[in-house]
Parts: sequence; C-alpha cells; structure tokens
Amino acid sequence: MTTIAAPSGDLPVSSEPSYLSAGYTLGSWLGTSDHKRIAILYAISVTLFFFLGGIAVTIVRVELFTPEADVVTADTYNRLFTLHGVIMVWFFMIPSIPNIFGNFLLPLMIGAPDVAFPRLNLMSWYLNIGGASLTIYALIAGGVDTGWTFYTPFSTMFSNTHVLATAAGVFLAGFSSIATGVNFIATTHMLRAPGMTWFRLPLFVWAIYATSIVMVLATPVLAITLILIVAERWLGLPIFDPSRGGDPVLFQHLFWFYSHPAVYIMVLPAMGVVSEVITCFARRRVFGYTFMVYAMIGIAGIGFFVWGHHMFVAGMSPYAGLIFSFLSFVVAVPSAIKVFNWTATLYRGQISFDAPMLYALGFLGLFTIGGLTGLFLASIPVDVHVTDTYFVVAHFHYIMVGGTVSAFFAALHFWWPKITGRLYPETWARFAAILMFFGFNFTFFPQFIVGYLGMPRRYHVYPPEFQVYNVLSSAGAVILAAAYLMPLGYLAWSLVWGRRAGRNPWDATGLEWQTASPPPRENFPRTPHVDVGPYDYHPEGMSPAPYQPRHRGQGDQA
Ligand code: HEM
Ligand SMILES: [Cu+2]
Repeated sequence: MTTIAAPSGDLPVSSEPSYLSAGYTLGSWLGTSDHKRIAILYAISVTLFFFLGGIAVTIVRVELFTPEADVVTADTYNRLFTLHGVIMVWFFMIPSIPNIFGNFLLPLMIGAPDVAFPRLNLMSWYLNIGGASLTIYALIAGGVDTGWTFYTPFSTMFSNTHVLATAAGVFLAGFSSIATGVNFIATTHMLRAPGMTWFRLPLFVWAIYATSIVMVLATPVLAITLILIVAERWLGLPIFDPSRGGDPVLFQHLFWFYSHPAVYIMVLPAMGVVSEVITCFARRRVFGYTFMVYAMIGIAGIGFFVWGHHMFVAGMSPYAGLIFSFLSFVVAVPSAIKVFNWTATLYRGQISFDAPMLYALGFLGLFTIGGLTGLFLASIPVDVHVTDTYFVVAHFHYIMVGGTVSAFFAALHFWWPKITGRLYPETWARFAAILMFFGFNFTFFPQFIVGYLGMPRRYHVYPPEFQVYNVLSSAGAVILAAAYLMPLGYLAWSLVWGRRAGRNPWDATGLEWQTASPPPRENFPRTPHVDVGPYDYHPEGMSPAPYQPRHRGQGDQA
C-alpha cells in the first residue's frame, strides 16, 4: 500500500455541490470569483486563441510547401506569421499553464479556500480578454506585419499596419499578467494551510511562485516599452528614430529585458507540471527536492541577466557579448540540474506509461534538445552563423512547443479527472500523445538542418534546394495538427460518457487529491492540517509500491 498524502486524519468529502454545479447561469460564470471557475474561463479563451494561432500557421506551412510564392502574397505572409507569434506567445504560452492550472490548483494544493484576491483574479481574466479583443480587432482591420517582437524602426516608422491596436492589446495582457502574479504571490505567502511550510510545498506551487515573481518584476518593462512605441508612432516623440537622436537598439534592450525572462514565464510552470507527473507515475518522491526548488529560483533570477544573447548581431560591444554569452551558459546549469533530477527520479521507479506520463517524458526529451541548442546559440560564433535562420525557429519551438505545450497536455490529462470529475479514454489519449511527439519532431527537426544550411526565417520564398526540408516540416505539421485536434474530441466525449473519477484516480499524493472531484466551491470541508512533505510515495526504506491502475480497472468512487 502507498501512504497517501498530507493531512492528519482523512478529510471527509464534502457533501456540498461541486463548483461546477454551483449555479448554471451565464452570470454565475462571468461574475464568478471562484478560482476554479476562473480557471475554466481561461481554459476556454486560451484554447480559442491556440486554435486561432494554429490556423494562421497552417497557412504559413502551406505556403512554404513550395519554394515559390503561390498561396499568399509577401504582405499576407508577414501578417500571418506575426499573427501566429503574437497570439501564441502573448495569449497562449504566457497565460496557459499559470492561469488555467495555476489558478485551479494553487489554492487546492496549499489547502486554501481561494486565491488571496478573488475579484482581482476575475479582473485579470477580463484584462486578458480585453487585450485579446484589441489584437483580434487589429487582425480584422488588416493585421500587423512586425513580427511578435515589434522591432523598431520597422514598427515605429515603416510598418503601415495596426501596430497601435496590437501593442495596446499586448499592454492589457501585460496588466493581466502582473495582477495574476501579485495574486499568486500573496496567496502563497498568506493562505498556506497549517503545517504547509515552504519546503513542504509541491514543486508545482514553487514553479507558479517563481513564475509570478518574474511576471511582477519583468512585465512593467514590457509595458513601458509598448508605451514608448505608442509615444513615437502616435505622438511623434523621437525615441527610437536615429535621425532624430533616438536609438533603435534601445528598443531591443528593453524588449529582451522583458522577453528573455518571459521565456521562463513560459517554461517554469511546465517544469512544475512535469515534476508532479513524473513523481506520481514513477511512484517515487522527487529526487533532490530542495535542489529542484533552488534551481527554479536560480532560473528565475539569472534569467534577468542574459537578454543580450538576442542581440549578438545588433552591433553591441564584443565585451558585452562575451559576458552575455557566459551568463547564458550559467543560466543553463539550473535547467540541467532539473533534467538530471527528473531522470534520477525515474531511475528505479515503478513507471507506468499513462498519457500524462507520456507527455511528461516527451517534455523531457524535447526540452533537453531545445536547451542544448540554446547553448549553441549562446556561443557567439555559432549565433553569428545561424541568427535569424530556421535554426533559431527550431530551438525555441523545441522548448516552447515540445516543452511547454507537451507539459500543458500532461497537466490537462493529469488533472482532468479532478477538474471535471470524469476519466478520459486512456487509449485515445496515449495515441494522441505519441502522435504529437512524432508530428512535432517531423515538423521541427528538419528546421535545425535547413537553418544550419542557411535558410532565413520570415521569408515566404526560398531557394529550391531547401524544399525537401520544408516538405517534411509541412507534412509533420499536418500530423501535429491532427494530434492537437484529437483531445478536443475525446475530452469532450468524456464530459458526458467518461466514467466517474473518484477523488484520487492516480493514487497521487498532494492535497488537491484529498477533496472531491470536482471540488466543492469552498475546496475543503475544513482546513487541512499538513504534517508530511509532498511526494510520500516511497517512505524511506521501503521499495516502491506497485502502481495500482485503478482508474482502468474497478471503480474508485469516492
Ligand atoms: C528555457 C526556455 C527557453 C525558451 C522558451 C527560449 C525561447 C527562445 C525564443 C522565443 C527565441 C527567439 C526569439 C526571436 O523571436 O528572435 C530564442 C532565441 C534564443 N535563445 Fe532561447 N529559449 C530558451 C532557452 C534558452 C537557453 C537555455 C539559451 C542559452 C543558454 C537560449 C539561447 C538563445 C539565444 C542565444 C537566442 C537568440 C538566437 C538568435 O536570434 O540568433 N535559449 N529562445
Ligand atoms: Cu533569451
């Protein structure tokens, strides 16, 4: 038998209605202050944006199937990849895991009834939706062609598209991000249940906490940067225009001072998810828990000092370049520690390959490739060769899609029974996970090669010798798209026909598994008391208990 989790004495399961059945009107959703319902609101909006961004890039990949321009014009092409990048980065990657799973799980995992500021939480969602609406308005009005980075002088002087509306949209989304970060930090500090000390926090909570700190410290710089764009473009102030004493490279400094830390906003929550999933399906406590915590804090901290690695070819001093290069290698160390510790957790574990675990293992491999190629890019001579080529595109997609999106699906499957009270069909889910892994590699691995050979990014025509790699990439993207559509089908199916989950279908540790699935409005019938650390899968001196796949066998009605 495994020893389950934390509270002293089993908590009774509440007889209150679940958060889902506590009101069915539109108003009870759009005016809710329940962190779980807000998580669902985000799930709906973020999924919508994911598919919107996906449609744009589908057309991009169709265009790149042949070397000639035979589907869209150059202008349309620029707008399509910008739309893809803007939506995916600002409205999918950044809010996805923190705002859906962070919102849903943070209070549950620390034994709290809600976040610290429930109404601010709802406001964050409205800000996010407001920002997205402005951006979508810009699309309908004709689109933007600056790329997701809004580089000046292009965005301020030459682009005739809807930069202002898009910048305003991203600005609002930034406010949403700051409000969420403040809320999560306050929640973690103030609302932990008795006995839930800092070093008894699940790693997912630590990940959300570290992410929130980055959000609060970095996002204001993005806000200022966007205001400066507006000031130059709209009010005509000379800020980035060199002919009037401005400096376009200043824009890059400001932008990357936010956006490099932002890549950790995208990947730290994913690391938290992967820690929870691996430990559960290996039936072992996380190897080196304290190191995992310090590694996340280290990533969040050092991440602020490496922005210059995006600017090696922007004409910066070679000495500055050297230091940014060195620091980039330093920031890779804590990530490497984490990969090592996940591997050590798997070692001699009793592994079962349920869908969440397949996604988490996918994360592990793909994140490692993404991180290692980051080191290639951090070496100045290599970067000079592959800057602005498909090598870079492959690098960040390995981390952001292979890594974070895999972790997003791991989280979706792992906590689906908790969120909905239903089990998803395991065979379908495993099939989708495997298809996603193959489709992903098919799509992005050829891009390392074609980038290394010299194919630049953001071009809609290319020399015929690159076609074979682009055909592979586009074919892979079709597989990948199919794999992303599948969960939409079987998860929707499970809402109606899926078997009831019971409170803890995975035999997992962690407070969230101690309450009913789906949880009642107030989360716990009474405040839990915590007297052991997380991940007590394998009490000292005992061999790992075999995993009981109860969710597939006889029922586990709570
Ligand atoms: C951990 C998660 C990471 C994410 C999400 C990520 C994401 C990104 C993104 C989005 C870009 C492209 C920006 C653009 O549009 O131009 C990029 C470029 C780059 N990344 Fe990463 N990265 C990560 C890790 C790393 C690491 C660990 C390193 C090095 C230690 C690194 C080094 C670089 C460099 C040098 C570039 C600039 C390449 C160029 O434009 O020439 N990255 N990364
Ligand atoms: Cu960076």
